[in-house]
Amino acid sequence: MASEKGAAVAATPSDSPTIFDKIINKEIPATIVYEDDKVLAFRDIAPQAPTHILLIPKVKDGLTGLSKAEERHSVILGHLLYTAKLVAKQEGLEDGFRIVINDGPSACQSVYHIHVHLLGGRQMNWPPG
Ligand code: DGP
Repeated sequence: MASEKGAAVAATPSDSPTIFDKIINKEIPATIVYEDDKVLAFRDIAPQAPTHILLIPKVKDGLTGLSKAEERHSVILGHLLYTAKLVAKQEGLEDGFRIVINDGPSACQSVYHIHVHLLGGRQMNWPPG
């Protein structure tokens, strides 16, 4: 957990290619659980819950994070959330799940390619840390 925070603090917000481009291009392995022409969903390498999946747009189009969203991104943002619901059902998360989008250093964002965390399979706490 501490290393995740360290990675986030060390990350520099930028529009440069990230590790997620390599996953999209299948240059590095990932456990992909859903894919269509716009979105890729794969298991997080450092799961924080029994089910921890990341959903990303295949084309970043400047969306390093949610704070960079413009009106033209509304469709892909909606598609990411709707896909998260489909994947939650596919994963059998009938009792509930959590969606998280970390934005910027204070929120511990470490990869500057917008991504939706889908977490489930255990009782969550509130407030989050
Ligand atoms: P965030 O802190 O919101 O920027 O989340 C980034 C997530 O990305 C973090 O939970 C770990 C995950 N991650 C980083 N590198 C890789 C990787 O190479 N493969 C996979 N599957 N996940 C990764």
